[in-house]
Amino acid sequence: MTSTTIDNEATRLFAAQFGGEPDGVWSSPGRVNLIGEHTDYNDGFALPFAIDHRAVVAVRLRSDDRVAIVSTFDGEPVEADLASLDGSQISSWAAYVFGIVWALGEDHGRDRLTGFELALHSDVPVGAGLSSSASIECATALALDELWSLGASRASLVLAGQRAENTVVGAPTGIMDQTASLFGETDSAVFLDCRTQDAVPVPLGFAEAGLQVLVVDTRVSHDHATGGYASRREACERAAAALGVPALRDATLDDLQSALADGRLDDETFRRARHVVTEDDRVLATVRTLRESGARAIGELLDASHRSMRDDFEISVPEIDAAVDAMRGAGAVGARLTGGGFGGSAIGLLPVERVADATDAVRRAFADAGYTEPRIFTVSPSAGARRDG
Ligand code: GAF
Repeated sequence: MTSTTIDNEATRLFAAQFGGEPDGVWSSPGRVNLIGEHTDYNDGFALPFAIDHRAVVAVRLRSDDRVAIVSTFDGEPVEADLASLDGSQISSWAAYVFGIVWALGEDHGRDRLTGFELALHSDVPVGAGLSSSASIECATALALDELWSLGASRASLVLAGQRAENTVVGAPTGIMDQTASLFGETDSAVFLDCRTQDAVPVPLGFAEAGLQVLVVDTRVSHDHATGGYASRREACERAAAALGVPALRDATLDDLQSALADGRLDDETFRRARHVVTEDDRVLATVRTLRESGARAIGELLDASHRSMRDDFEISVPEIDAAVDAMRGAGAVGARLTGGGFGGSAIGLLPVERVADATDAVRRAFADAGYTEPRIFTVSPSAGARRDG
């Protein structure tokens, strides 16, 4: 779907729901994380890229304090007064928009905010681990920053998105998804240092190398507001405390091994921490390899990342492992789980001429195992958040 079509859908919904034209249209993409999983909240490194699937918002300011929002995936409009958006947890998609309103109010003062109408359309698959929620937060944040004349930096909008997610959605996530969505560039990944928030574009050169990224959305649903994600984060924080470092970014493999040997870390916490420490190294190695040798040379790093998530961090599921194995068997340069895990998507970096075979191989593997039919599609590294009209 082209971005123009998406614009039209958001704008059409806007006209049907609210009448007339919006003040503007803004969009922000979902992301694939190439490598660097569960490193962001450990002050580490990640290498995501924005994808060619976007959330689009058509927005118009009102002269009162009423907020009215509607989306093409949930016909029912949701309304609230600005004063009621106090950071309480909300359980529908409205949390992404209302969470941003609350976070921007905290940052810039509630007297800077006025009511608005917003219509949303998105073609970022929901629940696929491709940051559909961050894309809504970032499109909304960019729109409101401009309409309310806040003059916020993109880096501060990343943090507003993270706080919306942590407080109003209730998911204890890091800054990777919002950074990819706001800082993505065409044909590049974002090399993110999560401690300094430095976000540097790294050219990927997939097209020149004859490669494509295949996404397998397993349709196994996951939820970062409950369960596994939070427990992994707690394990990492426990490990950092046991080692006496501010975050696992500051630990080495040797540190972990001595802490295991003298009982400061139990075996499970050691393996959780080992994933993070080795994953940080793999991100740095991937950036170096991309720069020095090109995309075909990063396959083993992607595979090693997957093994580490599967065996040490234990966030994969059988469907993801099946997708990874099938893509590798069909000639992928490398393949791995992408995103927070416990479901969602796997990616394969494939020679263009292997994409059709890999797609068939994944479909066959899922059918043979009796798994739900996956959604399989290619993605391209694309531009970040922008005003579209
Ligand atoms: C989810 C979170 F939102 C990110 O912050 C990150 O932790 C990721 O899982 C795992 O790398 O997408």
